[in-house]
Amino acid sequence: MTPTIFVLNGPNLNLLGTREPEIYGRDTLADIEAKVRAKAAELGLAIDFRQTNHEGVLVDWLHEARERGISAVLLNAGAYTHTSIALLDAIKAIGVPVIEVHLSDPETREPFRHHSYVGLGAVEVVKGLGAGSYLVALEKAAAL
Ligand code: CA2
Repeated sequence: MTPTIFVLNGPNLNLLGTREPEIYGRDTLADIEAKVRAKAAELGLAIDFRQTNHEGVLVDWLHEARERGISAVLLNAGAYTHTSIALLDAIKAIGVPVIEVHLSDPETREPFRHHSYVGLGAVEVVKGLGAGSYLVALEKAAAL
């Protein structure tokens, strides 16, 4: 059976491509999804690509990853990365490897972005490569 990877995107990422291209690049989330799907086809992986602005929905999707036997999760939790103990608890609860993904490198930005709750549970972090972060993270998921 083809392994399935969840690619979960958090708040405001639906607006990508509309501002701050110097930080986030010019790709829209649809552009990133297309690149991820092309790379996944090369790697023989199936992709379930989603975005929500709601913290609890991300928690529910992490639980779903466990229930469905998903192979790995790429998670760009947006600003919830820096605030959400609920996401950390979910990551630790599900027993599915989660790779933290960021377009920018939060550690080189404002101090409030330097701490990551998601990172305390993730198996890896890939950041600072724009859309390329998702592709490198996908390669890492394939290698798991
Ligand atoms: O660099 C990343 O991928 C972030 O997860 C993006 C989040 C930010 O809060 C994190 O610290 C780092 C912000 C997403 C905002 O997305 C937009 C970007 C440009 C235009 C509209 C939305």
